[in-house]
Amino acid sequence: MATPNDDKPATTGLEPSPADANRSEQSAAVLAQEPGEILTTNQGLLISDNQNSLRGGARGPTLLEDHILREKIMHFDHERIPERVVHARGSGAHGVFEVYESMSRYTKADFLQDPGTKTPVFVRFSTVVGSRGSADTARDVRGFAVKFYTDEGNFDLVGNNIPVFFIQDAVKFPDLVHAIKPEPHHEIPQASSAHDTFWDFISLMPESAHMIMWLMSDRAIPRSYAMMEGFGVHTFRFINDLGESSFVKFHWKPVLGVHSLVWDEAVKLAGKDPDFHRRDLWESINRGQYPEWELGVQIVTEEDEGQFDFDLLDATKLIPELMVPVQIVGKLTLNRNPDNFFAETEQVAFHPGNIVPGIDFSNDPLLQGRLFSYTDTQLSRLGSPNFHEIPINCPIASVDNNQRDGHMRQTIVKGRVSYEPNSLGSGYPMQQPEEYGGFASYPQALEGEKIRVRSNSFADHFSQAALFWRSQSAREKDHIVSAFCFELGKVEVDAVRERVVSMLTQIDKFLAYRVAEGLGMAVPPPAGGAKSVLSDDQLDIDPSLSMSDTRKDSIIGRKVAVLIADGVDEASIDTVSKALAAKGATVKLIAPRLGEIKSRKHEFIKVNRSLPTVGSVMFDAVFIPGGQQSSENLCADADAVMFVKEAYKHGKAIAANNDGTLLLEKAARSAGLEHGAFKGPGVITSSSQAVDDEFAENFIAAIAMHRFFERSDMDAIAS
Ligand code: HDD
Repeated sequence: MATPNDDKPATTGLEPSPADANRSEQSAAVLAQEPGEILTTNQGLLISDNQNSLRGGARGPTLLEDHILREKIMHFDHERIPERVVHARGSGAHGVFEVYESMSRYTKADFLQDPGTKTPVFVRFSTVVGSRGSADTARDVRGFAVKFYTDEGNFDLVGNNIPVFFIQDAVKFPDLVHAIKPEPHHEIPQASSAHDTFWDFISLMPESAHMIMWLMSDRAIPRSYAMMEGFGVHTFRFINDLGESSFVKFHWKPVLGVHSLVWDEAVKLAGKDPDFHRRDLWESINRGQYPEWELGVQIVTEEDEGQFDFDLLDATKLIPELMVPVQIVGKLTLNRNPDNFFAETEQVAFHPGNIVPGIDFSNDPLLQGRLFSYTDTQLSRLGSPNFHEIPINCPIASVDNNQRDGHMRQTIVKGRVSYEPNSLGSGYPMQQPEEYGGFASYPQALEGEKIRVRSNSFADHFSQAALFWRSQSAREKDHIVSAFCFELGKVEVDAVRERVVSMLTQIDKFLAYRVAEGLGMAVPPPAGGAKSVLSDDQLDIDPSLSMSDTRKDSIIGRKVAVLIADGVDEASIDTVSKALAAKGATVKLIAPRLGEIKSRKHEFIKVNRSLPTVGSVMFDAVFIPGGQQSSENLCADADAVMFVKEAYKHGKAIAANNDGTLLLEKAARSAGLEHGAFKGPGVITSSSQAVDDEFAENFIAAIAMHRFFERSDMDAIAS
């Protein structure tokens, strides 16, 4: 039967079209019409023919009179709205936030008082640089924006997955964004910082030193949104019922731990699955494996503000967790996918200025500038000052004020009064005194001249960049060096490259040496202009800055490929798949072709994906079950050999039993390794035909480790 979208042309134009047939079949249904079942115009007119425009005769011209056609095409013509000027590519989900215990000692914010309160949230993750159609896995900062729909109004925590920022003052933001976005003359490169204008800007902005260390680390290529941290970045204020203020930094700690991709994977995923992160988020919520983060706060009293050798108002600095521990205070759970990407994820409008009583701003000059930018940008992006009426942006708290009219106004306010003070409306809506919940800004004492100047307390650009570097594991350091070599290797102007390496000398001489070596250049002297005010009183390292000691005992959300072909031994597939699924991993059976394969015992096994449509980069681990014929088939398949070789190179857990180990040998030989088979950390093998629980448990423990960078031969493998 034809579907409403089946628009094959009728052969003569006089014969009944499939839609006509469809229509008559549906006539009974029309009579029993339910909302949503019948096509209508935007005026609610029932449409009887959605296949043909109105013509003067079957072969004649289309008539201007066709109001149905004109309405449909007009709407289509305007389907696109301007994408966000930054953070254009994103993905979102609904969820809930619950505080663990009352935060009343620090803040009167109502949603942080009672552990029983469930505050609805909408979260949007994003990349910064790429446009809407770019790839998820580009090296970039990830946006982590949370809208809390509290009963006191919306609170937006518009943060990133990196705790510091490139610049100290919002006046530099347009320059930063112009530098990092594709170069304006040819719009190249997309979604990448690896080009001259970005590094030119960075090389002249030593305050960016700390941020670029994070950006060149694997933090900028997360494994999944559910495995990355989030940070409010700026210092905010908490204010309690007594009017006492303390400074606060917000953190999101992922329950699954912090895990990243490796660069080679990120690059390949951009082609094999550019939607890798958004698909992961969508699928895990659909499976009921709800991503979770704990909210953490670092609190600094007013009296302690001056105890640090950096300024709390400087967004290029973090508060090391060794100095001020993060207190875990609540949990965010994402448990519902949006129904419509455009209506919710695209139209959601965040604003760091959306705060509630009990939370206030600090004087961070980056934050202060943001307070203007976000309402302004929504006006041009969403086209109307009434964007707060779009359902995803509507507070659950009542909205009552005298703002009126404007494009696309939805609210129909009754009565003649739209001003305050008024007597004709009995004075409503009226102000609410602070003691009854009205918002009042923290009365911070101000003094000083009206000047354009940067405080001297913002001058140390390198101490924390060095702390970050020193806190990384050896492998993380290797990856940072490679990232610099890649990015600066793309730079065409030598002077730009030299200035950046010269900047690195002020972070760590060995880092600069290694990058210079990778770029085939001498280490330049430290730049004369860049201030280096290294603090004497530094921490040696802060373990929280490294990802190496993150949680490694869970495989929830991990994807495991099982490579099979005709003749596979089904017994071990079952044992391993069940054990993995019980621990929260997703298992996919991958074979050279789709359809079904015939097992050793002539049973049919349905294949989930064919080898040409996937890559090892889309999985966290691989299992190769036994079966002589299956192994021989896979060894003869270049895609299967590549799959295993690449998984080994990327440090992933690999398991094989019985003849399945032949593929490990074949892949190792094809990788040019002399020892003849992949082995060592994270490679689990068994000669048994039927694997036991211990084999499955060892494999599970290996997957939970995320990566085995200690494989000494992995770097030698080309992929
Ligand atoms: Fe911003 C979007 C995070 C500095 C101006 N920003 C945006 C989003 C995130 C951040 C997560 C995407 C929100 C969403 O998903 O819709 N921005 C940050 C962080 C910053 C920061 C953590 C520094 C600590 N931003 C910043 C400055 C300015 C802006 C200094 C301007 C002066 N940001 C914007 C914007 C955007 C935006 C142009 C683009 C789209 C939007 O707001 O809604 O207004």
